[in-house]
Amino acid sequence: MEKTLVIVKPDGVKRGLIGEVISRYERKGLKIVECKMIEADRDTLEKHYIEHREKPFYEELVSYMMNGSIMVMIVEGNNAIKLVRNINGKTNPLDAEPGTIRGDFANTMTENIVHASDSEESAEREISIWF
Ligand code: FUP
Repeated sequence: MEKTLVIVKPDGVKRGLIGEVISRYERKGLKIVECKMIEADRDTLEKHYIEHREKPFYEELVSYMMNGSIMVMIVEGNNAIKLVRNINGKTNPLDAEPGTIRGDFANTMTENIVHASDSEESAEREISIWF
């Protein structure tokens, strides 16, 4: 069993897509084992996005993540990390396949509905930041 950290980002919450996102994971046989609705503070987001701190999009990304409530959750199941990434789709909406969350709902790189951990190491690190 693996655990992964998922965030429904402010645009996902504002557009009423929390249920849509959760149901896609559940239909795949994954379980939501922890879940909370919060407003993220800058300190926590800076820890979460530490690997991007030198990138040109960093400030825009952090500001956007503070622009409304987010739903943070731990999703559990066999191969949860890779499965959730597949369900979410590629980061760039031009590459995200129809049938994925980003492929179906996102149209920009920043406002792309969901975040999910990309490795076991990231999952462990991100879960400890948010829970
Ligand atoms: P992902 O793992 O798919 O969430 O993507 P990354 O870790 O590469 O990027 C983290 C977040 O930075 C993405 F959700 C969106 C944002 N981003 C941009 O805004 N611009 C970029 O050029 C790349 C990423």
